[in-house]
Amino acid sequence: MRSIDAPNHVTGQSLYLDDLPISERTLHAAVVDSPVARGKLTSVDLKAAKGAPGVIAILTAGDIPGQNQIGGIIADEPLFAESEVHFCGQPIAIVLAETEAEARHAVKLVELDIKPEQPVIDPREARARGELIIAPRTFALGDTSSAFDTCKYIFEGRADTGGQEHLYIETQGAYAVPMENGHLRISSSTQGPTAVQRTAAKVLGIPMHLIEVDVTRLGGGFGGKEDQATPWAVMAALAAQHLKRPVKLVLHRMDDMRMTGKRHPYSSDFKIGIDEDFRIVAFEAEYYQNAGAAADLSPAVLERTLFHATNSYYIPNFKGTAYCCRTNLPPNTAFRGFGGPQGMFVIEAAIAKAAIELGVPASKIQEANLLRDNDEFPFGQISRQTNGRRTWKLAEQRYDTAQLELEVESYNGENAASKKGFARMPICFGISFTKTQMNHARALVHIYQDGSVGVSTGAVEMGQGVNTKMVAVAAETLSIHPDRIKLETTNTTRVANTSPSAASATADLNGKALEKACLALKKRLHNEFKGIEIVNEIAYRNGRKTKLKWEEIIDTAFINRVCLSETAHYSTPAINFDPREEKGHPFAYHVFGTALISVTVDCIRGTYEFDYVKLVHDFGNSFCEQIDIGQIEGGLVQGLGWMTMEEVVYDELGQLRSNALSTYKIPDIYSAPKIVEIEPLGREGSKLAIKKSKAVGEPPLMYGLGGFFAIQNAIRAFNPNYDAKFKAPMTPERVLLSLYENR
Ligand code: LUZ
Ligand code: MOS
Repeated sequence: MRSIDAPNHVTGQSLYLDDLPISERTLHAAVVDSPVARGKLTSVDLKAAKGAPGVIAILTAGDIPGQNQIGGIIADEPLFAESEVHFCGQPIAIVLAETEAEARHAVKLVELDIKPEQPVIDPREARARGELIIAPRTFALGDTSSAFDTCKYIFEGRADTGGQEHLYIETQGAYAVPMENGHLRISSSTQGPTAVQRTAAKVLGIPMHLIEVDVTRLGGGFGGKEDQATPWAVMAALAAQHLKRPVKLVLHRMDDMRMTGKRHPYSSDFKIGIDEDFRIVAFEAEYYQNAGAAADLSPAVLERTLFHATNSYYIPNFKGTAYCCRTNLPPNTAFRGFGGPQGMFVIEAAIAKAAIELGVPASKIQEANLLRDNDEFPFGQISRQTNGRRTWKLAEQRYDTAQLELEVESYNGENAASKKGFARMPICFGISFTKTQMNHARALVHIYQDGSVGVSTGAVEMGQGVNTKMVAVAAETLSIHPDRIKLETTNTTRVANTSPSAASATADLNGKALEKACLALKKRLHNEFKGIEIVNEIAYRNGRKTKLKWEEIIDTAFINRVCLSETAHYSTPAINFDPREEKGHPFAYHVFGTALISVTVDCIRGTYEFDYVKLVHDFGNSFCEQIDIGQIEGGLVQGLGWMTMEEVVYDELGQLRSNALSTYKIPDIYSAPKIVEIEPLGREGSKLAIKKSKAVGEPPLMYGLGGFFAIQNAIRAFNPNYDAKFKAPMTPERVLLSLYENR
């Protein structure tokens, strides 16, 4: 199965939001946002802006007919600020003008009067002031306090990870068109069409059925459009409702970077207890999540941090407490991994710290603690089909780790001004939305009279290749050629009440629903033709080929008035979670893998290059291998970027300093590892994975964590006095300072 989008992507024919044809009389919107991180908004003077050329209207909180509220999990976020502002970039108004340039010009003429107050930027400070968005959450297994008493070694430390800008190539945007009878049609670049529909209905004060949301594809989402595509779509809809004209709103890059939330920075404290066989006996951590000024998805992200706090390891005594800290930054949000990577960094930092103190490679401790079948996660789920150890062992054999480590050692013996570092990174990621009630999806299939097929699901294509996977599922299940199948746009009138395309679960959930719908259609056709079976578009009877072909089967079925449409619903069986006990079985299954990473650090300049990443990944039975490998390559490089070069910087006033591509550096082809080798584990996938092909969207990002520890190992080869600090990203500046610290 080849990617159905690739030819159009490389020839520039794929349609993104900004490419959609717009109607006559379309107005263009631009957003007025707060230049102050925290303060009292005492007046908004629109006089000059309203008189500017081309301006038709300016809408503020006062123009909202429904509720001025866009909070998803907690109703704590206004669409437009009213009397207070809580972060730089918080929307206050939108200007509608005949052209985009006129709208942007008028934005500058809006006069805001804001009495600034001291903002809080740091999550630990927020916690100290009692600024928590939800009560702290604690996951626990065994009894850490008595277990620490028995530990031969105990180490404590601190681990910090920075934010990360999503940098989807397509910025946030929407286009809203008023239809008849109060119906609005919104095209949105969103991962969550239903979230846009629900929120627009609430803000506009109309029922959901009056709002249709349509998504063709996204130029990248990475979590940044799970919740935060919504406000822009709602603003466009609000203006379209008011002015009875189509409205387009597309953020420019710097607006997008300034106004939207990012990956949550975390600051954590850890304590790890180890016995003489390198077993982790006890592990405790406190996680301070920098949530920003409103809840957004932070409580759910916080939860996933705890779910992944022990990564691929079995730790019999665990206690993790996580704090959702309110600060005056844009509300931070979903980002590939959704809090998991932040949690996994802390346990890896604790292991690295212990390894340094004990004078052994971290891999000794990692390997001694890898999960086995029937081990219990701190949240009560029992590990099954536990492939972590298998990926570790296969990586060892397939890539000859002993030889790789020897190469690093001998390189370091021969080179004074550059050093290599090596690290292994096992991963373990739970598949399912951690909110059990979100794990469901639907599909709608039409077989047209001529044998062509139209498929709609709730899945949003954002470059991850889900449409190709959906075509593959339909083609294989119906046993017809993929060219007969068209993937329709994602539309709330065809598939309703969807969960966002997120949590790595989109292909599983929507694919299972689609498979069910196709199976039902196939069964109906088989019955209609009394026991035929369709294989590769040809009917077989009692195992013998007949002359009856797909087109004829469909044409006859149509004439016989057989229903050629089907809708199906799927919800993941056997998952549950009780947040009062913090126990349950929240994940359908886990994805495992092990990466080997080598880096060469230039000890004069502090720069580095990744020599290779060689990994064994737990695909299950990959049914779209090119797409899955693409997801691994992309996730890996995005993870390395987060760990080593992408640095989100806010100053003490809460202003984003890394606010453009000149000050925020993401990996390019030159900073990607020189060699990436990916070996499938080659074991059967879970039955709950679509076609036993395991979810692949988020897990590979976490291989990137190994890049951080590889760099630290190289630094230590140059500077044995370096006192390891677990603060990511490990930028060249930080590397350089570390190389010469105490030296
Ligand atoms: N979104 C969400 C997610 O709402 N719940 C999740 O558990 C999740 N996990 C990963 C990414 N997005
Ligand atoms: Mo996501 S972080 O799966 O939107």
